[in-house]
Amino acid sequence: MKLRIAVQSKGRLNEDTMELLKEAGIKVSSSRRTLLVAARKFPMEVLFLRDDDIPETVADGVADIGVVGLNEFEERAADAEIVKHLGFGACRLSIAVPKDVDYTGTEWLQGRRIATSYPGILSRYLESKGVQADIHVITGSVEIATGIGLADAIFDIVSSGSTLVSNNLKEVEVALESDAVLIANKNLSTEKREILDKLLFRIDAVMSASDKKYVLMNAPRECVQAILDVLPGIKSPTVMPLAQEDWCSIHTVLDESCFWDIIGRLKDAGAQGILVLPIEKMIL
Ligand code: PRT
Ligand code: ZN
Repeated sequence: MKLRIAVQSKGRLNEDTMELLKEAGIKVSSSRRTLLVAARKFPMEVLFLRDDDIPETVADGVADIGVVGLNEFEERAADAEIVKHLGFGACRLSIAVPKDVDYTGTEWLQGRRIATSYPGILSRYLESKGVQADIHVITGSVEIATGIGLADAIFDIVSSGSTLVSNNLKEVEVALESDAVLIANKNLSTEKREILDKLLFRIDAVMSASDKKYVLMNAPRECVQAILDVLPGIKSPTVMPLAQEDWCSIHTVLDESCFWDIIGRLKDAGAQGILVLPIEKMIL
């Protein structure tokens, strides 16, 4: 029995998905000449597809699970369930208009032409705002649609926003915040559910560790309390005596972003020889 996962064959989500599987101890041969590749050391096989086809493939059971952008999943409205947000591939689906437009709010969109590759999400969004507009479906280069007179506004994926800027557009509404999601067929057998649960356990361990650091520092014993006061939310930090009398080593786990915030205060409190190490897995 193998759990079949659909993964984007190339494109923005392929690398992060394969990296996540690797971190979870699931090895897949990197040669993508074949569509279906068996994983090593885990009862899984990987089906490489275009992202557009992943939601349906999972919904109809040709694949058991899949990794796809939430934007793509929502657009296809496929009958599968989201089991986990994976955090990578973050972007948003937004409405943008030429930057010299005096945009007043969604009512500005009434009766306008909007170009997009996401007509499903856009029409649901406009309906929720009580706006009627003329949706013009195009599959590529949506960002040039206003410049060539094809539309008054566009509805497209925005990440850094630089594509909008270089096309003289400004983002005026965000309809969907997206990231990559792990989706599953709704009728998995008990055995396949069990494999999925094992996979989820491993993914959780990888994701919990991803922005955490293991931090070690030395300090004179009289500084320990001041250092512990700086460390946030630690229930029971490890404090160990060093060979040198009246010196201790303090070990803790911190969010990387938090670490940068408190590093100065740790040093002021007397911490020395601070070491920051990556954490590979964390089982909570
Ligand atoms: O070949 P296949 O059909 O599988 O791939 P694809 O070309 O349809 O998709 P791909 O690989 O481009 O993107 C896959 C998924 O990545 C998308 O469905 C999103 O969920 C996610 N993602 C994250 C993005 C972006 N960021 C992104 N920036 N997808 C596309 N873009 C494009 C966007 O279309 C726009 O042209 O980047 C441009 C905007 O980027 P900024 O940074 O200039 O704002
Ligand atoms: Zn696609």
